Amino acid sequence: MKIVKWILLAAGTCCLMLSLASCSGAGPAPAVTPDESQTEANNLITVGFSQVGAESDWRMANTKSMKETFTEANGYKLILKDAQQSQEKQIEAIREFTAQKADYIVVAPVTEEGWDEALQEAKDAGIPVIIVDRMIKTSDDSLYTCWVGSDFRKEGETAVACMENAFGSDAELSIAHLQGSMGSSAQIGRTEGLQAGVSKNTGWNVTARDSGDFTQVKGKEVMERILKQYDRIDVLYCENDNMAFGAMEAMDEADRTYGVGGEITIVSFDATHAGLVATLEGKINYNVECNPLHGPRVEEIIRQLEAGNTPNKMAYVDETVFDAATITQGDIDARAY
Ligand code: GYE
Repeated sequence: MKIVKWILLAAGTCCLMLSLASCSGAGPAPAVTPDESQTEANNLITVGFSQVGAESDWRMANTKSMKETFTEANGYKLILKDAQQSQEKQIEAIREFTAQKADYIVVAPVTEEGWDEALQEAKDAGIPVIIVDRMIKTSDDSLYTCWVGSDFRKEGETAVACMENAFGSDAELSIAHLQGSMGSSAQIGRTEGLQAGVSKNTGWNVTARDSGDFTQVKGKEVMERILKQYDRIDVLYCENDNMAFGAMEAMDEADRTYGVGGEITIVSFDATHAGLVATLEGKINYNVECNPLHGPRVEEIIRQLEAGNTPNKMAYVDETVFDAATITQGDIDARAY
C-alpha cells in the first residue's frame, strides 16, 4: 500500500517537473520533492475515541494512556471526544466518527444500555468498534468487535472479602454506600458485590445509599447528608477514590473519625496514586485496584485486527487490593497513575 502511494506520488512529481520545464522556457526546473508529511498523514490509522468525561483521577489516567499510545509517531491519528458524562454526546461522537470513516471507533461507555442504533450504523459502515473500560448491554454481540476492561463484580467481591476479614461474618455493621454513576458497569458490578456480601452476612445493613457520580464534589455532598442523618456508620463502601476524598472532607468537617483506628472504616476503589497515598496514611483502610492503562491494550487489539487475526472478544485486566496495614511506599512508587 505504502509503495503504491509512493510510486503514484513520485510519478505525479515527475509530471509536474516536466510540465514546469516545458512552460518555463529557459532555466532549470525547480526541484519538487514529495511532501513527506502528507504521505505519512495518509498512512496513519484513524482512531475515534469517545471518552466518558474527566470525572476522576482514574479517568484522567485513562485519557492520558490513550493519548500517549495513539500518537502520530506510533502511526495513529487520534480523534478524542470528551462526552462530559453525557450518553447523548457519546452517541453524537460515534456518529461523527462513522461519518468521517474512522478506521476504528473506541468507546468508553458512560452507561450500559442504549447503544445499539449508533453501533449498528458503525457496523454498516464497516468500522470495527472496540469497547473499553465499562461494558455495554446489547442483544447483538456482533455490534462490537471486542471489549477490554475490569471485572467490576469481582472488585466488589474483593472489597467484601476485606470487610469479612476485618469484622468477621457475624458482625453487626451499619454501612454507608456511596455509589458511582448509576447504570455504569463500574457502579453495577461494585454494587452487586456488596449486595452479595449483605445477603450472606446477616448482620450487615446498608443504612444509607446514594450516588456521588464518581466525583469528589458530589461525594462530599452525599456524605454530608448521610452524616447529618445517621449517628452510627461503621463502614463507608465508596465506589471510587475521588468520592472517598470528598467524603473525607465531609467527615473532617463533621469531626467524625475514619480510617485505621477511626470510627468509620473506608473501603474504596481505583487505587490511584492519590488513593494509595491515602491508604498508606491510614485514611483509607482497603483500596481495590482498578487499572486505567488501557491505551496499550486497545492498541494490541488494533494490531491484531490489522494483521487479520481475531482478538479475544472479552479481556479482563488482572487487579489486586491494597490494605492500609500492609501497603508500602514501594507500592506507590511503582504506580504509573
Ligand atoms: O472507577 C471511576 C471512574 O469506569 C472504572 O469510572 C471506571 C470508573 C472508575 O470515574 O473512578
